[in-house]
Amino acid sequence: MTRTLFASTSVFALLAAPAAADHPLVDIITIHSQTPAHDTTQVLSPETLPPNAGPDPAALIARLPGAAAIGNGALSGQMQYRGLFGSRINIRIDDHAFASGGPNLMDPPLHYAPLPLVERFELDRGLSPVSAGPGLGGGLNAVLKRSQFGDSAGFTPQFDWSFSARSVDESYAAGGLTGIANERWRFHALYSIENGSDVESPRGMLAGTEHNRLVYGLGAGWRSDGHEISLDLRRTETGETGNPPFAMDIRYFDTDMARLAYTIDLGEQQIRLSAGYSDVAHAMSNFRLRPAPPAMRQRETFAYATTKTLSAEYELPAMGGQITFGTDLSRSEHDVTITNPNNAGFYLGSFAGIEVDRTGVFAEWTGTGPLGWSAEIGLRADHHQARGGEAFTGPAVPMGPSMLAVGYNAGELDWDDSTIDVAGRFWREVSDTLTARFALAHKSRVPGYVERFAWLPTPASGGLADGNTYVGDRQLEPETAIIAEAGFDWQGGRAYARPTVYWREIDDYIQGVPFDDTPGVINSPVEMISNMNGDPTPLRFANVEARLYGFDLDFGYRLSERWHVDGVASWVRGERRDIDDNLYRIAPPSLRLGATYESGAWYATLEGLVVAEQDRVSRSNSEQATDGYAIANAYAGWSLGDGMTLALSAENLLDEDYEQHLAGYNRNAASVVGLGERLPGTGRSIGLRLSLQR
Ligand SMILES: [Cu+2]
Repeated sequence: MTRTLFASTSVFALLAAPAAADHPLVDIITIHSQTPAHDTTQVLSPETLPPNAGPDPAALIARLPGAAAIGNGALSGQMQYRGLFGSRINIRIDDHAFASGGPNLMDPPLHYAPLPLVERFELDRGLSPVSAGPGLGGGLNAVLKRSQFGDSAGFTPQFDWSFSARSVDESYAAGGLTGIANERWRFHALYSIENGSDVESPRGMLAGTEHNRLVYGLGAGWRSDGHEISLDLRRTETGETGNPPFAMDIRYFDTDMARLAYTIDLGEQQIRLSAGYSDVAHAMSNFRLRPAPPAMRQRETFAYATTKTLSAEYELPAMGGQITFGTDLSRSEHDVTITNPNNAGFYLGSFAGIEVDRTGVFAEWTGTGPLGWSAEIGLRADHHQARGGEAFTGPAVPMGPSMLAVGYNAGELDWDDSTIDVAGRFWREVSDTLTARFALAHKSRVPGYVERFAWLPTPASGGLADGNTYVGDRQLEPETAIIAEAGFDWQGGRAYARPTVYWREIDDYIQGVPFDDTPGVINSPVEMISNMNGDPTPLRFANVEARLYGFDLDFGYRLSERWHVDGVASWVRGERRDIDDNLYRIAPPSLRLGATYESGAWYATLEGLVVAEQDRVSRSNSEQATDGYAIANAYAGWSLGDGMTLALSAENLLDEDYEQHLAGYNRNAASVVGLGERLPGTGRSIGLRLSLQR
């Protein structure tokens, strides 16, 4: 099957082919092409995605088998993968892992990957290799645009820009890379600006759904005789952005990131060193983008997080393959202070002076073993430490919370533990058209600082947005998962299919449970304070037993030279093993089918998405069921020559009113949607994107 520039412009075809072309265990979504010579996957297609599904990268990633998007706000979306989300997924930006600033993940890692700056997303199919860092399940690396070295001594300019707009929130996104490089040096600047107003749904305007974000940065690289150094600096300035499923909206994020990397290529051996730094300053409030409560109940919360990372890797040939030894260190600090802007004496240090440290070592071998099976086998050990600082409250804070702070400070504030991860991924080319694969792993995740140190009952829960207030537990054990999965990738002359089945038994899964044995009876200070804040039945993070299993696939069939159909289907079940309940916020079964017509320089796709009802909901999280729905979308793209492409989209063509199971419940009283009702999907929307590259 020959693929010209637009011969595989359907996103589905794109997703199928790169895995075979590159690495069978990585899915790549290419957002914008880079210099074609640089990346072999580029031949497949530069401009393959719907031009504008909004500012949230998770909405694009959700098109992959097993993936779904958690909606917590226009710039707070998270990727769900095979039932896991939040900190259970190992998400990096340019291989850099860092701590989010918001205790509710208003800035999940993908917040720092605005689409005009993204070159591609690399999804680890199934589970992440241990070399990518700790994490319970899969992982994703967002690769930002960067300048590429040239092939002569003369400097040549480079650029890679995109401009897009869509109707449903009157939004635009513009930006990209401008650079200059020769064979030894490269320099670039990044710039991206996004703005959008409230989102229109078939029921009317959804209040508090606007967004705005500015990102800018500089990057440089130098190379000579096997040595390469790169430095990247970026600043993100997010302005007022709504989060209707949360108790507060974003006022700002001011985030600085830096990464320095040094690679030494010694022929058969490689040494890779890197250092990373991130610094997040964040404010959120309950009165700027939603009707203000009375002065006494107005809140503004300030949160800070810094992360420093160091890593070193040494790769060499061994046992017929390549082995990598590595070490990585990470230190994060967190501070969260709740204030009332109308009362200087009212403040609570809900997470004060928290330090989270990790030291990891790993070894990972990749190569081909007996019977033609290729393998990637890794072992990693991490030592974790967490330390809580002294909680504090201001003089205007009532007795109850102040007493809780005193009780918290009197307890043990230090914790440490070690975890061991083992992951093996295996694949074998059975024939020219068929690759079989399976994976086995034991992976772990240690509790986050919110799950461990929350002493004040608040809705901060790492982005669960279930309306409950939570307190932490300093005795939590790490989660451990036993993972097994199997599947195959088949690519025939006219058709392809890549199904996978998987099973995950998770011990000590961290989940909210009733605070005490008498839920609903207010007989403890925590319940009293939670009740004053509107939730008489607070939850406490606890270790429970869980299981996730499911299957997903993508597939396609070429009807003729011009026509092909492609699809993606995902089905996942999440359940408790210790009680009769389901896991919270699990994506309902879905099927996406698209028919594409291609003609030289242009293509058009008509797509249907059918999502089943989800009534397997979590009673523990008071989760509401949702009905199924179907929507239709249409896309088209043109290659205009000279590195210029234009794409158009019409989403939700029939203006269907539907509820997305993974969107939260509305908490903004100005919305057309009632308080506590699930937020509806966006209405009919027209979008366009123009891309320019050189
Ligand atoms: Cu926040």
